Amino acid sequence: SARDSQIFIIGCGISGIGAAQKLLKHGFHNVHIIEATARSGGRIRTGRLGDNIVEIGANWIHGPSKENPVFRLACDYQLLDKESMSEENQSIDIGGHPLFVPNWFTSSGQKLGPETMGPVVEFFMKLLERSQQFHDGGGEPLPSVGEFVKAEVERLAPEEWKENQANTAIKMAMINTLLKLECCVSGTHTMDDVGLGAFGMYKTLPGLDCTFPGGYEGLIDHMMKELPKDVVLYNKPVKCIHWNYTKNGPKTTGTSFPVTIECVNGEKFAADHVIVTVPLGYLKKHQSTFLSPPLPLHKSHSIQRMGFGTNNKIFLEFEQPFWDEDCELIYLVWEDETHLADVVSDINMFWIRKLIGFTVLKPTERYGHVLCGWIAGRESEYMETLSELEVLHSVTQLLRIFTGNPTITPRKLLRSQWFHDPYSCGSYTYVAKGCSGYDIDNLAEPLPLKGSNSKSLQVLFAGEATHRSFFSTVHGALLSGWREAERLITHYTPASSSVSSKL
Ligand code: 6YU
Repeated sequence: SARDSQIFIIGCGISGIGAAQKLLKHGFHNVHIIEATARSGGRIRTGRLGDNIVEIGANWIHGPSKENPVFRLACDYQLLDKESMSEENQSIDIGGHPLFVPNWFTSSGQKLGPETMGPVVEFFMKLLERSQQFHDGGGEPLPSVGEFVKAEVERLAPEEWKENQANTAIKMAMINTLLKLECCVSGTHTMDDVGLGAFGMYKTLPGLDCTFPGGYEGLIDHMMKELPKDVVLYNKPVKCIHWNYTKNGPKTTGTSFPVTIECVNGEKFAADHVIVTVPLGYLKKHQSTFLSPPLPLHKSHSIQRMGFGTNNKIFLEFEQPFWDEDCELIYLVWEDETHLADVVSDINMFWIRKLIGFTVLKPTERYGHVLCGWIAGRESEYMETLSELEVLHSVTQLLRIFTGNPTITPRKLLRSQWFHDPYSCGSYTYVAKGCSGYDIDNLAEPLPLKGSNSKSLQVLFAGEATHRSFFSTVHGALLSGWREAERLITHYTPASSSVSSKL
């Protein structure tokens, strides 16, 4: 019967945990998660910098309001502070771009005032909004967000800034910082790689982004407590999923399973259904060996074409703040970068120019003076190859230049290395140039394809990258896990009767 189906979920990130939870609740009892590492949570990962907790991976609940399942869970588990749960907080709709109180520092050691930066940010935000509007109508004038924004800046800036042309150069340099910030948001090397036609596919939910005072991983801990102890098999990287596996099906059980999961350590597991939740970056790197027979061409092409880039964090602790008390985001502007570009000319020499600046960890009473630096792209991947000391040295030099204070010295440093994490291979998904929602549908499509005579739903696909409007987020990942669990539940539910009466 349905309850006896052998179901394996590959990956113990939030999508895998969500899928397991739903299946177990519906009475499936042969459900297991196979995880490559020794921990649960995947790209949700809380670490420590001295006495402080810091988020190495996911940072915020994007759009914390009733419709967001991560927000609902976090409320149920009482993991948020009062303010985050307030009706007022939930009703604030910022359209995905939180308005942090900024401080702008430049490479000549100056601080820019609000009269310079305000209009530039507004101008840039309008261009971004317009970039999102090609989604429904189509007919985008250029292939990528980067090309569009740069062309529009060139076209409109003379008129926009005609009142005060004196500092046009610095305004262009500010636009570059804002473009690099967008690289962090989208998790891409350059906005020239992000498709303009699909940019508006990403949907935001109302609510002012909030954090977990006790760490994002608290959410994972609570979810894990609801699963039976032996559900997760840790330290078992999966090497290959053999599907349509008819020839040498495992004989021990007497039944023939359509799927066999082969782990790196040689262990094998026979399954009726497998839900794959490994990151898109991992699939890109291993797709030729991860499934046997290999993926159908259209699925494989979509995996290749979709975007998966790197966004890393560099945490720094200071004795004393060099920023204003109310400051939430520190921007760095290179005054010599007046030519529009969001990539550096020589990565080994100038990688640090890709660092857009820092968010300030609040509240100060809890964190002391801790900053979180943001750096995306290949510059960020190069940063990962340097030692912590080398990174500290470069960041310290940079801060001395931008603050004009030759003695400023961070006390501690911690950085993420998502690109070189063998089971993430980067940070998160973006819709690349030339891609559309159909590519995401292709990623999510189960195997074997409809119309085949083989046993259906052998391999299902969940994970952040498979959600059409919430890719790159925790809530998108969770919803995708639930979706694939639902797919199996529906599969075993005869159209006329309810799940509960049948199981
Ligand atoms: C969010 C945020 N956030 C910052 C950074 C990162 C991410 N995200 P998992 O990878 O978790 O699980 C897979 C498991 O599989 C894992 O445990 C592996 O070990 C395992 N595995 C792999 N290979 C295996 C094998 N062979 N065998 C067995 N097991 C294997 N999301 O909501 N708020 O603030 C951020 C951020 C630095 C790295 C984020 C954020 C993304 C989430 O972390 C991520 O989506 C989910 O955790 C993924 O869960 P999962 O289960 O799918 O995979 C307009 C417009 C533009 C569009 N973009 C806008 C975006 C906003 C994105 N924001 C992100 C920002 C930050 C800062």
